[in-house]
Amino acid sequence: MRIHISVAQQQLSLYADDGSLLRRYPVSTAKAGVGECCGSFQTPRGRHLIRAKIGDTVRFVAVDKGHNAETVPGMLPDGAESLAGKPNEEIILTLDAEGVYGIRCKPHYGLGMVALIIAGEPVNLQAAEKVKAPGKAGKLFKELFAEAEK
Ligand SMILES: [Cu+2]
Repeated sequence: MRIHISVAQQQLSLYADDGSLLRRYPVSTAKAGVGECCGSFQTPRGRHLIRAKIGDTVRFVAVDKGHNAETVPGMLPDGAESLAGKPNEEIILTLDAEGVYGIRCKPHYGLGMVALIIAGEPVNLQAAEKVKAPGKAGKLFKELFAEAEK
């Protein structure tokens, strides 16, 4: 299975392993287009791995409707508090514990709307890797974990 998102057409296409199109869905990417600059209100492309310092804060800004940001159960360092934003809610996550923080948008988890934040060293990586994530999220987290070890 493969998912392709066209920003130009605002469309998500789901393909089977043999390359045939299974379904198309309308999607809404950021109003400001695509880009990877911090605070640009653009849709960043590719996988989302954030390296931060212990004590840093990460702000999740609601750029378009229907998404939330929350920590993934089991993908948190020891002593870190879980956080769950409501749809369209801006939340601030404080990275007070060292390790990896798995982040997801709950409604689009299976589509791979995830990110991984590393504060300091990825000390809880092995525990985080044991968490089962659905669909595309599982594949992306696997890639992000591999990158986190570098
Ligand atoms: Cu979402």
